[in-house]
Amino acid sequence: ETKTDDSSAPIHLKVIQGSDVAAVQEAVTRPIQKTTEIMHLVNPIIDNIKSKGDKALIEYTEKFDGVRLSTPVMNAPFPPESYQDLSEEMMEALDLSIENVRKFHAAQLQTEPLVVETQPGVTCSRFPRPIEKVGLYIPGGTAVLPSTALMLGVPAQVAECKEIVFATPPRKSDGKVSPEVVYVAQKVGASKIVLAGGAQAVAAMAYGTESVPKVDKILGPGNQFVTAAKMYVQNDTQALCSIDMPAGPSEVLVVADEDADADFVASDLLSQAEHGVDSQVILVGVNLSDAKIDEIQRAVHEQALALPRVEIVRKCISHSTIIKCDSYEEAFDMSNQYAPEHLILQIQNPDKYVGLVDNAGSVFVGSYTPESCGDYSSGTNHTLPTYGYARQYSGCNTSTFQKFITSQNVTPQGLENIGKAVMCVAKVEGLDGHRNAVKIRMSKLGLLPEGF
Ligand code: HSO
Ligand code: ZN
Repeated sequence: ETKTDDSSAPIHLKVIQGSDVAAVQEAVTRPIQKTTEIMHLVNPIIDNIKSKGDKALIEYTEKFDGVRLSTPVMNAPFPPESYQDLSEEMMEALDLSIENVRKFHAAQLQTEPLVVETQPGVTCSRFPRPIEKVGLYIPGGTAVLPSTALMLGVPAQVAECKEIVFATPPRKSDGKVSPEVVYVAQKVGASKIVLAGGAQAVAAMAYGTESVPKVDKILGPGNQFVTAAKMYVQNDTQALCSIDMPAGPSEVLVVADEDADADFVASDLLSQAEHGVDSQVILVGVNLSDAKIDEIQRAVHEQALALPRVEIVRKCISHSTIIKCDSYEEAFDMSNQYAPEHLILQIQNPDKYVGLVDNAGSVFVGSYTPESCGDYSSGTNHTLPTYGYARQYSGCNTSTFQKFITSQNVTPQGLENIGKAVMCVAKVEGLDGHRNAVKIRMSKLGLLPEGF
């Protein structure tokens, strides 16, 4: 249903000059993450799951999600009645999205080992293996997110993980998982869906309970409790569990010039703003005229009023900014500094500028490429680094579900080529045992160099 917004205040972005260093600084500063602050709330939840398992999991789901479950897990094969009421159209939409994500992620799969002979007789190789068990967190909250289920589940399946476990909070209305998520779970071969959310779901997958298998890696976005729990378990050697990356609110930076269509620009800003009140939305304008800026502001206002989530959008846009720049170079410098999760280019010859991008999660090139395509159906992954972590993290991809094992084979000839170097460095490190392991072999081969 369309909600009418009763407030008459315009839904406009703040406009600042790119040369105003202090204002730009303020506009690009992310909200402080309260991960450490909420640890004291998360710690007892984790402890309880560790000591009481399913019983604690069921109690937390009752407390936080308002649903009393008899068992916290749905096992595959999932009953057809849990998803068969989906419309044909919805199944086709999910199938197309899954297919495209599968195509793009299958192409990333490295199957052949990498083999390099670094010296005659010294062969180094590297081969991938799937991470055996993965836990995929699908947030509940204000929206159902089957797209997140497929963005995590498809690459896990492509990488051939042996066990894929989903976790998602049950719906308050009927205590069930949304049919779209169950449909995706069965399409990607998930073995279980844990009906729980928050820190309790993360802890259950990290340590295991009577009915939840302990996994090796936990992935997926979530609120601050989920993020805090993920950070906790990745630091706990008892859990022996890694995570994808720290997550913050979703964000977009749009670079637009005078050629950009104001309606398109506004629609991209709003599709990000509707994610949540803390979403980060930035428009960097290259030589934008005042008339163009007005046109964009008007389009933002008008389109926003027609959105069901206008309340969220209004709050988000109230802390969003248009930064005016004088050149494309300045705009891309700014974008690289900010390192946005999503970067949208609505500029002339956008392809030409992709080379200037150093830090971003995913780039959307040209005016007919809205972020929504990447969020759902084009094939790229939508689990991307936020909070400026695009500086050092990649978005979720096939290798996220693999680890790489190296191997080497050294022949007598190889030992002759590198043995002296090994002994030399071992000597300076004072590790005679290391030196001896080479020396003993070179001696038997009659290859021991002078002085060793
Ligand atoms: N833009 C979000 C992903 C998403 N959008 C899910 C719609 N559904 C974070 O990248
Ligand atoms: Zn989105």
